[in-house]
Amino acid sequence: MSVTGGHVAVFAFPFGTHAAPLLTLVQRLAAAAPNLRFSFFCSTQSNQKAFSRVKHEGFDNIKPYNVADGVPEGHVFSGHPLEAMEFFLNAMPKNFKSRLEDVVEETGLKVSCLLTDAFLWFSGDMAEEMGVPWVAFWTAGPCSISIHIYTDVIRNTIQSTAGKAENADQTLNFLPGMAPIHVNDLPEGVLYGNLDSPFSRMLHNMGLTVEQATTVEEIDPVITDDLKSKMKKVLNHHHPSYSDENGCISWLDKCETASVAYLSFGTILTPPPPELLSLAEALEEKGVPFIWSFRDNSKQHVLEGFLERTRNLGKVVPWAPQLQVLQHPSVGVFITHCGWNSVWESIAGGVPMICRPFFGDQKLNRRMVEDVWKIGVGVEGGIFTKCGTVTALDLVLLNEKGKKMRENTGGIKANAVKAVGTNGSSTENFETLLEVVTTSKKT
Ligand code: U2F
Repeated sequence: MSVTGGHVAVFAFPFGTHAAPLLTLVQRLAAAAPNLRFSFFCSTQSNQKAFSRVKHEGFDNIKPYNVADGVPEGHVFSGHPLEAMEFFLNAMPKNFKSRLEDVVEETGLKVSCLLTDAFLWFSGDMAEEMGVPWVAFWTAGPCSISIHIYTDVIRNTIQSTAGKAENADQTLNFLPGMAPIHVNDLPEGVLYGNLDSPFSRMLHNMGLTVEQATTVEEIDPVITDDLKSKMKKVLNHHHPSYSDENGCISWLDKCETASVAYLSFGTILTPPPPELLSLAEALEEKGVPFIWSFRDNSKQHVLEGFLERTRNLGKVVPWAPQLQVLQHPSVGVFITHCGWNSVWESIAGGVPMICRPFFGDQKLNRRMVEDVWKIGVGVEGGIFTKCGTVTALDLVLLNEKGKKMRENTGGIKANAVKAVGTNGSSTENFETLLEVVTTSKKT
C-alpha cells in the first residue's frame, strides 16, 4: 500500500449500529482521498460484521485492526445484552491505545488525525497528546447529544433525588430546543438510574469533552444551531445498503400500497415474550400483512402458532434490507424501537411509525416522532398490548391522521434531500471534514 497523504486512525464503538455508519463515512473519505491511509480499530466481532456487510473492493487504503474486547478467557455469557459492552468499556481506553501504538510501530505511519465514535471521549486527550485533530462522530440524533452535553445543567436544575416518577412530566424548557422533552424521556444514567455505571460515566465524560460531532442538522434547527455554537463542527452522515437474501422486496411487490407493517427492533434488543405475543395477536386480528425482522432465535418459539397461522399473511426474516423495505410503496407502517437509524430511515421512506422505545435515546426519539414531527404514535401505556397495538395500527393504517403523518415525513425528508444536494449543508460538511482529515499534519 503506498500512502503519502497522512494516516487517519478511526476508533469505532462495537455495539448497536455504531461501527457500520462510521465505516460508511470512512469509505466516502477514502474514496475522495486515495492518498490517505485509514486504520479502522474495533472489536474482532464488530469488524467482521461491519466489513462483511459492505462492499470492500477498491478500498485498499482502509485497513481493519481488532482491539481487545476485555472478555476474560473462558467467560460464559449470561445472555444479558449489555454484558459484553461492560467488559469492553472496562478495557477502554487501554485496548485502543496499545493497539494503535503497535500499528504505528508496525507501519511506521504516524497518526495525522483521529476520527472516532463520539462515545470514545478519551480520544480527545489522545489527539491532544499526539498534536492532531480529533473528529468525533455522533451516530444518533441532535437531541440526544445535546442531553449529554447538558447533563450537569439538567442534574443541577432538576432535583434527581426526588426520583423519576415525581419529576416525570417536568419538561426541559430551560435548554435550547428541548421544551418538548420530558424528564421521563431522558436516557437512564442522566438524571435517574445508575449514574455511576461505566456506560453512564462514558456518556457524561463524552458530554464534557466532545468538541466536534457529526449529526443530521436539518432535522431540528434549534438544537443543531445550539450545538454548532458549542462544538467546532457539526457534520452529517449517510447510510449503507444491504442485499436482499430473504426476498423481502419481491414479496412486497405483491402487496397493496401502504398496507404492510414492517417490524424491527434494531440490533440489540428483542421485546419481552408477553409483548411479542400481544403484537402478534394484534397483527393477526387486524389481518395486517407484515415483514418482521426477528433476530433472536431463542425467542422465536413464542410465535410458533402465530407463524403457522399467518404463513400467507406475513414473513419473518432474520435480517431485512431495512432501508429498501422502508422505501417500498407497499409499506404502510414501521413498528420500531426508535433507534436513531431506524427513525431516520423511516423518514427517508416516508413511512409513519408505531413506537415502542426501550432504552437510551429511544424515548427522546419517540417524543420527537410523535409530539414534534407528528410522524408516528407511541403505543398506549408504553408497552405492546393487543388492544393498544390494534388501536395504533388502526390509527396509522386506516385513519386520516395516519395519512397526515405520512405527509409530514415529506417535509422533514425534503430538508434532508436538500442537504445532500450539490450545495446542501451535508455536501458542504463532507467537504469540510475532508479538509480536516487531509490537511492535518502529514506523516
Ligand atoms: C442503537 O440502535 P440499534 O442498532 O438497535 O437500532 P438503529 O439505530 O435503529 O439501527 C438499526 C440499523 O440496522 C439496520 C437498519 C438500521 O440501519 O436499517 N437493520 C437492517 O438493515 N435490517 C434489519 O433486519 C434490522 C436492522 C441504540 F439501541 C439506539 O438507541 C441508538 O439510537 C442507535 C444509534 O446510536 O444505536
